[in-house]
Amino acid sequence: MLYPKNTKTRTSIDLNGVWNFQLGEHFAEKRLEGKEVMVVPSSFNDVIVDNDKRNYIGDFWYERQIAVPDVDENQELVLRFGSVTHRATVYVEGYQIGEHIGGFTPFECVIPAKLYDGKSHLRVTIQANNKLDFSTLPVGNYVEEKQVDGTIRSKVYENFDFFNYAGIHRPVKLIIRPKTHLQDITIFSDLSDDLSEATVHFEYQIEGDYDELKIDIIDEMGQVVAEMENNQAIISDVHLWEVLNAYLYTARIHIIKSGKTIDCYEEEFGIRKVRVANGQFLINEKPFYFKGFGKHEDTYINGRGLNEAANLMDLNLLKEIGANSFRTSHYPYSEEMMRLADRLGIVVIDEVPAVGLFQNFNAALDLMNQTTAKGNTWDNMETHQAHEQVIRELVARDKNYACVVMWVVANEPASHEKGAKDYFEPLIKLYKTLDPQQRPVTLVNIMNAGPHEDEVADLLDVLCLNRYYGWYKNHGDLAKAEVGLREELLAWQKKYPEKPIVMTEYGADTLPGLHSMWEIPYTEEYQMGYYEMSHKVFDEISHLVGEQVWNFADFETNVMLIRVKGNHKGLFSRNREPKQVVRSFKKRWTEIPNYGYKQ
Ligand code: GCB
Repeated sequence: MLYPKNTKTRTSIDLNGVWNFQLGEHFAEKRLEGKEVMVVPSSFNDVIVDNDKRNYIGDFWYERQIAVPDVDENQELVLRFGSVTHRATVYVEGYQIGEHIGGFTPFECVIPAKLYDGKSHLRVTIQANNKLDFSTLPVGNYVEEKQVDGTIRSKVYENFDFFNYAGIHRPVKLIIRPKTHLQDITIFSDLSDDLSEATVHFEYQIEGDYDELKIDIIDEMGQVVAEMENNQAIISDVHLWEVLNAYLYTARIHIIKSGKTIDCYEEEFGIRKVRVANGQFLINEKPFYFKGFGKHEDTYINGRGLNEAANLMDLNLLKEIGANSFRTSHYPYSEEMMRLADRLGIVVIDEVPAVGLFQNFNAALDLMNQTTAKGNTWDNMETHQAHEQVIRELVARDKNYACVVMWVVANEPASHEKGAKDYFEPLIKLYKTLDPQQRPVTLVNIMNAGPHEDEVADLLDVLCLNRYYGWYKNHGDLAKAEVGLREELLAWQKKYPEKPIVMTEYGADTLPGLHSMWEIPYTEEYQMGYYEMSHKVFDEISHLVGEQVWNFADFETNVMLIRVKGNHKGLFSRNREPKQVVRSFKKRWTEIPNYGYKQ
């Protein structure tokens, strides 16, 4: 899906700002009174302040008036949403013009001309909903609970460890574009053996009739370096996209009819090669070592709503500490963040919101919650359709980004329970069929599904492990943790000698300023000791090709017995102040090269 841009033939108008807002029942035919307002983009939860409203589950509404721009008969008017969490129905003047399920991917709705012809203003209404259940991604336990005052209240017990923020999380745009237009473009390259020449391939989808499609490739100096012929273009002396040294070409696309350009668009893309071989993860044929983080889109006030300054600060902190990568745990991040990573050369492991596919996960984490039904995960989940849809939407959105080097099919599913293989095999295949770059596909493995229990690892290109030796296991005993961690990593390496291993999560909750002479969890010293122990073991495992800390920063979660106002496994606090351990990470990671660490 194309990112909205202004070009000679396209205008994109920002609809961010203050909208009328309401939680609860309403009908789109009726004007929203606007007693309450909400800022777009943001999560409504923290901004709204009231405790009950913060935890509200159900329908909620946004509405605003928009001025109708000039639209001629060859143009169309489109509403585009970066994301609405978790589902949305879009109305104009009370008429439904579209809907979308899934809270982390963009969608657009064409406004029928009959709704705006002769009008100066339009009423745009969004009916959103933040319910999660066993058919949605992420997975939540949905219940309707009787309150002490006798009323019934909807509640979602998250099957995952982050606050269920909701709202119009990403920008809303009003787009004026030609009816005949580029709908999508896919760009991928083959490189010569010596990586000096690229054959760039183009696949495109065009709406409407046209005579010719012209694509020029422009380099960073603004020079035309190649032109498309027969849907491909050759770049000799290609400038590769490298880790922390990005280079982006621009494909300048013209759709021509009767000798006239009727639509133009520009898509930036990097050229690099990714492949897995002999237990190594190769970028541009060099063995890459992942240094970085699992993250969240999570900041004070904005919640999960787009915060571009925080995104840039995070990536600057990431570079400052010597890291080179992050995973979009546990959902697709904003397009703005992906574009930033692509521009800065930061490597991204791209994840769908398939988290909570573990029937008993909540019971394991949340000691107070009794709602989780027992039983086999794969007999109970009804997520197949949502899962397939979001994989399609993620690949459609992110396929051209050079920064994306691997796709994640799910985080910590019950891959040790019977049925896991049947569930995941078609989804992994789907990624492979959709992605012309054939990026590696992985599944982020949970501790319960060790090398002897897991049922899906043979389907994966890379083994991604989340391990908490010294935290959830051997809590407070780093000596025992070291033995367990080493034993398990060696077992994985022995079982799958051809597959690289990436530690996608490891960490210990730490409250800055809490100190101890002894090995006491939650202290800064324990976090230091935990990482020292982990890194000692990682360095012994030749096929372990990356370490991504859990988490970049502290983040908000639901209220749970084991959460002290959120999850505190960040190397940085929620307001991005460093914990003590940041200094030792900086030392370690500046000494570890991006390439060739374990050759
Ligand atoms: C995990 C999950 C992550 C949690 C983390 C933790 O394994 O993937 O979402 O936040 O553990 O801190 O418990």
